[in-house]
Amino acid sequence: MSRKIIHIDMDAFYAAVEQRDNPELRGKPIAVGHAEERGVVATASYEARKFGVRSAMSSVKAKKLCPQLIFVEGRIGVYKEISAHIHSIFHEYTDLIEPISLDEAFLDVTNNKKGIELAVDIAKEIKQRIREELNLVASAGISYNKFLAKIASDLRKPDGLCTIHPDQAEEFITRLPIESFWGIGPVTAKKMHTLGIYNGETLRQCSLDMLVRQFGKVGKIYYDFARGIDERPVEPIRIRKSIGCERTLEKDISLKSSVIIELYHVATELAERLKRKNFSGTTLTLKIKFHDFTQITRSQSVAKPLGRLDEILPIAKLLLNEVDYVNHPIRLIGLAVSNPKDEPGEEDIVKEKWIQLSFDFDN
Ligand code: DCP
Ligand code: MG
Repeated sequence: MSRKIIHIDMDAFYAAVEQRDNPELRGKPIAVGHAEERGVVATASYEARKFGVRSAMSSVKAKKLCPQLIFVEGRIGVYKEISAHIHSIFHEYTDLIEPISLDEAFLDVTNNKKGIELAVDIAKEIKQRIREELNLVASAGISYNKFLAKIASDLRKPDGLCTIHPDQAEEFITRLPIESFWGIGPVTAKKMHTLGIYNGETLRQCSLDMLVRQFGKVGKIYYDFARGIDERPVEPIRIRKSIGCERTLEKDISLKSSVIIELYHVATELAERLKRKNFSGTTLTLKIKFHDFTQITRSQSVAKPLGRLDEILPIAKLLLNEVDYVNHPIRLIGLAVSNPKDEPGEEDIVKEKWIQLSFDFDN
C-alpha cells in the first residue's frame, strides 16, 4: 500500500506573522530583516514579492526593486511559539512528523490517530485549524512520497491544497522543470542544462550510469525522482550531521591578512560550538560567498575527528588556499564540521530542527 504524506508550509511565514500582529502592515510590501547596508531579507510579503523581492536577497537590492518596501525586525521567539502550536495540531493526527524548518514539516498520515481515510481531508482540517487558531495561512501538498508532497505544497501557493496521485505522478514529473526537483540548486541545474536535461522528461532519458558518473551518489536519487520514486521515510528524529558557523563580513575583503583573521574568528567560534555540543567529525567544509553573491564550498576529510581550533585551523587554511579571493572579494566566510564518527550521543539527536535547511551552517 502506498504511503500518505503531507507537506505543510506556512505562506510567507515571518512576514505573515508581522502583518497579522500589526494591521498597518497589511496589504503592504514588507520585508522581515535588517534594513542596513549588510542586511538581508529573511522573507518578504506577497505584496513585496510582486516587485521581485526574495528571501536571502540583500536589503539594498530589495529596496532598489521596491522603494516603498517596509523593513520589520524579526521576532524569532514569536515564530517559535507559532511553530510549536502548529506542531501540537500535527500531533493530533500523527507523531510521524519531520520538521524541516520552523514553518515547514512532513507528516506521514498513513496510519493516523483519527483513522481518517483521505490524507487530503487531514490537510484541509490542519489548514483550517491553523487559520482559526492562529489567523495564519498554510499551503499543503499531498502525495505518496516526500519529493512529490513537497512539490505539491508549492504548486498552488499561497493557501494551496494540492494532491499528486500515483497515477498522475509520471505525467506531472515529465513537465517539471529541473530547477523544481528537490535538491537541485542553481549550480546543479546549470550542469544539467549543459547535459541537455531541462525537465523530468529529459532526466528520465538519462541512464543510471550516466547520472552517477556525472553527479556521484545523488545521481541515483535523481534517477529515482524522475520515476516518481522516493523511499525516504518521514524521520521524526534527526541525528545531527554537522555543525557550522558563518560570518557576513562588515566589508568585502580580498587582502590575505584580513581574510586569515576572519577565518580565524570563524574557526574559533566553530571550535566553541563543537565543544558546547560535544560534537566532532572528520570532514571540514569551507564556504565562501563572494561580493557578487556567488558561493563555493571546499571540503577536506581527515582520519581523526576534528574538534579543537588547532585541528580545524590548518585545514581551513589549506582549503582557503584553493580560493581565488584576490580577484573576487569575499562577503561571507563559513566553516562546518560533518561526518561524525562515533555513535550519536543524546546531544546529537535534534528532536526539533528549529533551523532552516539552508542555514545548516548555523546550527
Ligand atoms: N527564512 C530565512 N532565510 C531564508 C529563507 C527563509 O530567514 N533564506 C525564514 C523566513 C521565512 C521562513 O524562514 O518566513 C520560512 O521559509 P520559507 O522558505 O517557507 O518561506 P516563506 O514561508 O516566507 O514563504 P513561502 O510562502 O514561499 O513558503
Ligand atoms: Mg513557508
